[in-house]
Amino acid sequence: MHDVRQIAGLFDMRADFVDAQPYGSGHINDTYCAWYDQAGIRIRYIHQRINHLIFKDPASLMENIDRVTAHSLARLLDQNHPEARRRTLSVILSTDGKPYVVDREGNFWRTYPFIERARGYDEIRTNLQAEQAAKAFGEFQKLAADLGGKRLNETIPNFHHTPKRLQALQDAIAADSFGRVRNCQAEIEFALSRATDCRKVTDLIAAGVIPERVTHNDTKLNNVLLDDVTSEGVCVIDLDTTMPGSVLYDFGDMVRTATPTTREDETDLSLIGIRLDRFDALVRGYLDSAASFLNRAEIDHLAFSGKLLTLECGIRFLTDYLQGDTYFKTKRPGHNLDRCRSQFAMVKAIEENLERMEEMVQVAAGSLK
Ligand code: ADP
Ligand code: GN1
Ligand code: MG
Repeated sequence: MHDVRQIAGLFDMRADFVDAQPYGSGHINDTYCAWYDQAGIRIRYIHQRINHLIFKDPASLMENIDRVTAHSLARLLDQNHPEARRRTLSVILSTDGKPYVVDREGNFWRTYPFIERARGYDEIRTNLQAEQAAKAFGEFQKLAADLGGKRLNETIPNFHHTPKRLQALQDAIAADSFGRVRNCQAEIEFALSRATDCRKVTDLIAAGVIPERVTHNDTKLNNVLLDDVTSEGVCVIDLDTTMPGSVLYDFGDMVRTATPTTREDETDLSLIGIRLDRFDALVRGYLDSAASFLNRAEIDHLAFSGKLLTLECGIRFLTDYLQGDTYFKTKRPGHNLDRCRSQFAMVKAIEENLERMEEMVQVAAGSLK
């Protein structure tokens, strides 16, 4: 636990710090929820340590977040949205006017107002939640679409460049630094035999068929907060990877996290399957907000993107396992290998249902015309 009180003192909080606890279940940053007293009223903020081993340039990352959130708020206010300030994160500045602070140990921190009466779910429970979450990510992309000024900074270069992810796996296999290759021959074979799939979207981007847009790139379902009462998608969070990308990366990660019958690290592979009703809800929710700006090739690859992002994530978990578990936070030995196995079981489930999923996309897209 960090000295959150001391860190809080570096921000322009305009309220008295009461206490703070670790919060949430993210794999990357250290998140604290802090209570403050503002003229007798209790209010909460999120203080977050940015993982600078993963995000090598936190200042340029915060520049992106500051620009995107300020732009979204301006658009929402312009639309007279009744809940504009709850619909986007906003950055609390430091006492010297920066969107982050650096503590004594050289850690980078940021602060957001806590979004109340909403939460993120590690496991989605209803089709309505899936639909609303997807709609919110589509709206996020739409709000960011006319962001002016220079191109956003790439906070992790080639983040979703799947062929490069596959190459990183091959490098980790060749190095075998922890002697773990022998534990995962079947998983290695599974990944390497899908090299053609890995190339499909990057090839389409290189050919100019799939356009570059401002995308979120980490649309795991717990990265959108849903209203406690209505399930409406209230606010998209975890904006570290918001940068130039493809909408297929965003939609694919929604499929990866919203449609499985089990959690991301399920060890009983016989339980893993895809819920097609959830997939249908995602497609409808997403197209509801995004159909107006998507091109034909993007729509035609929505179902495939679910397979691609699940495969890519499995490859990343496997690579981290081979490299000694240094990237993703783990809770037990072999956790990354368990995660990889469940992702690959999910890839198989998607492969078996891909035709049906593609039909669902075409029906949903057709009904919007
Ligand atoms: P990580 O990159 O580690 O996943 P996140 O930015 O997703 O970090 O934050 C971790 C968790 O903290 C989220 O899943 C969410 O539950 C909670 N959280 C983050 N920001 C807010 C916020 N502004 N309001 C309410 N909860 C938040
Ligand atoms: C990480 O930060 P979090 O927990 O939302 C990761 C994603 C992975 C995900 C797998 C910056 O997401 O790319 O898909 O874990 N984020 C980063 O659960 O690498
Ligand atoms: Mg997160």
